[in-house]
Amino acid sequence: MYTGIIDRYRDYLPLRRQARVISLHEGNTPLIRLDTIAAQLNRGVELYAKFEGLNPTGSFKDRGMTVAITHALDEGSRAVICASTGNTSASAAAYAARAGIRCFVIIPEGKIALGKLAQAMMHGAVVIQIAGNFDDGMRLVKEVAEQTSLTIVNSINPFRLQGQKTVSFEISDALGRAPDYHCLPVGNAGNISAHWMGYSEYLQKGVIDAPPVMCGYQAAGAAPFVLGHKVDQPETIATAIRIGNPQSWDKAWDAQKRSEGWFDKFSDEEILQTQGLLAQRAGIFCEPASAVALAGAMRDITTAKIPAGSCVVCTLTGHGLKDPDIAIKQSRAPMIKINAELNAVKKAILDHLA
Ligand code: AN7
Repeated sequence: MYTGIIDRYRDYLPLRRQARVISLHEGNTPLIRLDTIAAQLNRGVELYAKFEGLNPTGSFKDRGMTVAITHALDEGSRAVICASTGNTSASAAAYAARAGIRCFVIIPEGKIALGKLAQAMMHGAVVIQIAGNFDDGMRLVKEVAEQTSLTIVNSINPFRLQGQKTVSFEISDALGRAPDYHCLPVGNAGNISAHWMGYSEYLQKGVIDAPPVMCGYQAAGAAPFVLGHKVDQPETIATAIRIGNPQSWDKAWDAQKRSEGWFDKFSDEEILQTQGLLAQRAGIFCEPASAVALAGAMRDITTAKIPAGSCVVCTLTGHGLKDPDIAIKQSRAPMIKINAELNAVKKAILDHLA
């Protein structure tokens, strides 16, 4: 039976043998071929989505949270805190509930997807909404943790990245090699740093021969890595990555430089278009922030920045069900309202078969 990333990759994780593992059997997510989309690009690429939306709380954060909460509990912590654009708070709340410890989450008021808020509340976290953005929340979390015994479970907690690096192990194990290019969204930049850490460790152990080129993509209104400096008022419909002051700034630049990769940005419209494309052509419903990974891969494959014939993996970081508001608002799917009569149903069907 599969029992989560700690049991699966324990030798690679800095946890005490005796530590009680707090797990929801996260990880082991599917690596799904995107053949229809790849064929459309017509560049002979092998294109995959690592669908992290299928983790227990619906995002990649669970990989990091199982390790962070396991270690926090092992150290005797009784309460954790994080700032969040939503997914970290959902994951922290769930794993803290499972561990039987308290959880405090600081979120930007009105700027997180409803599903994520529902998760944090349902799992019993204390939800603190601030009149500010994620970056304000992060600053406050650091300040309050200095004056209390709360454990920070944001990705500045090194155990978070340790857990999240296992995504690279899984991809390499599944492919029997690392991809040539790895595309993913970048917000606080923990995940790109963790991916790179995972590939680097597998390279060092000789499990893979070469690491991928790391391609990080941001929303145009929240693109500090593209601009080369912090952004004061980040703005994007992809609220998960509405971050202007990434905490893993140096680590992410290191990943970019060492892998000879790059950063790029996409408008909200391009992000939503790609989210729709994935849902309608590949059957995968990811959240807007995740779609930016495929938007980047598609653009860079088309322009041959990613060469023809490459093996490309996109990390789809979170599930589309987190944010049903956006999905319904942007969807152009026909919505037909009729009387409950056979003839009306037949007409609706015939109208759309044409
Ligand atoms: C779906 O939950 O920062 O670059 O507080 O939820 O590692 O920050 C979420 C980030 C990408 C960016 N995709 O990852 C939070 C939070 C989704 C996300 C990112 C996030 P990082």
